[in-house]
Amino acid sequence: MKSWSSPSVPRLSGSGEPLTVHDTASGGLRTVHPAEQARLYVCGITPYDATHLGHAATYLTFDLVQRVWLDAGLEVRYVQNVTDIDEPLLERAQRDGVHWEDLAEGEIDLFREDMEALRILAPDHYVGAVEGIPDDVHAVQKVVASGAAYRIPVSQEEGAVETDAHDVYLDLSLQPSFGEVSGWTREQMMEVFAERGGDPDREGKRDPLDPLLWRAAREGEPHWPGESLGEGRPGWHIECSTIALQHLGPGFDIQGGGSDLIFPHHEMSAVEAAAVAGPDSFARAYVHQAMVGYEGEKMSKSKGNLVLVSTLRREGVHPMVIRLALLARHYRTPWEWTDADLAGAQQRWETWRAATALIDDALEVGERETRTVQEVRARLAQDLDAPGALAAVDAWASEAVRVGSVSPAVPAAVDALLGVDLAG
Ligand code: 5CA
Ligand code: ZN
Repeated sequence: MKSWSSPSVPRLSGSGEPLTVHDTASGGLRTVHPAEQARLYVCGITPYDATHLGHAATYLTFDLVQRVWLDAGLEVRYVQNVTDIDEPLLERAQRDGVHWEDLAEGEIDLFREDMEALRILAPDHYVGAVEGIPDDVHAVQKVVASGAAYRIPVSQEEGAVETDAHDVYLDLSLQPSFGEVSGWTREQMMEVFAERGGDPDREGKRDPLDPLLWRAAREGEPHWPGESLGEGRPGWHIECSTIALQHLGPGFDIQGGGSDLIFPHHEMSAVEAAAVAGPDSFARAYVHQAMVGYEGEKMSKSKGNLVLVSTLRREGVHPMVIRLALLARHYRTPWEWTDADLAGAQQRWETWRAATALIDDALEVGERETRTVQEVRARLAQDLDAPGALAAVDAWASEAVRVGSVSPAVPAAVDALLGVDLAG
């Protein structure tokens, strides 16, 4: 699938520090600084509604991860998926009387536009779930052949399109690593499983938590050839397991997404990857963006309490102001969007722009400026402390306005590390 275009990232003099981030699986801070190439997988959108500020916060967090890696001299390989076939997309298309493919295409286009406007680095591979189906089929067949999966017959009364149709489930009792990503208790898992796409009450399952690997074709639902699995479509989690394994290879550095994906999605993607490719085949670290809320609840497409990036842009809010509003919050702290976030960001943007207007290209980089750049680098490298980095730039901006001239060093660092283009 077509990605979007990345902004260029200026190279700064000197080198940044290795990235330390919070890893959900180990529950602590981890330094993630591979030898040469850093490999990142981030869970992409389900395109049935437009990009809201929660999505934007998530993609911005992983944009910062990449900027820190790049600044520390690493090459980055970045993969993101699009869940362009799934239950919620089909439901919304039905509700609105549109074809699910048209709905997806329109929302993906808008997402690309929003990402470009926010200057979010684009993935090297942007992969649709539908594109990945042949890989899913091979992966599920492999799991079936190994004896780690089981089949539940689907009758024609239940809508099966083919005779001898079966859904396929992973047998979690055979997966010793199950639970290692979230670290959750069974009770915690059961509490959210159904509302997050699981089917605990499906008759015939060995364990209510066993995840669906392949859904046999039903009347009125889109389906694809599944070779020995029969016509059907993949379950949600296997989509990310196979796309990550295919485009990054086993043992990649970070799996990312919002904290709503910790369980079941990231837990199941990891355990399904283990069933396909062996133990330790998935991510080395799991990084999660805290939920952004609005009007007392998690901002979500299903609840409809959305502040859309595209709406703000249409209202004339500068995309860099939106970016600054999001940067002002640490990725691990849940927060709620209010108009004050925008007002604060607007003010910061104006102050930083006023300072940037004082650039004198001939001016040598001052000691204070060097310190500011180092501070921004250090803050971001230590668990992506974007608010701390903003504070360092705030101090520089006030000083710049007082002194009356600045070198281009800090604006260049603001561009490279925070992705904010002050010149544009
Ligand atoms: N397609 C799946 C992932 S494979 C999915 O969760 N799609 S999504 O459209 O629902 O969400 C896209 C990304 O935004 C996910 O990483 C999700 O965790 C994140 N996200 C969703 N809502 C919020 C929110 N309110 N705050 C922060 N991040 C959010
Ligand atoms: Zn995913």
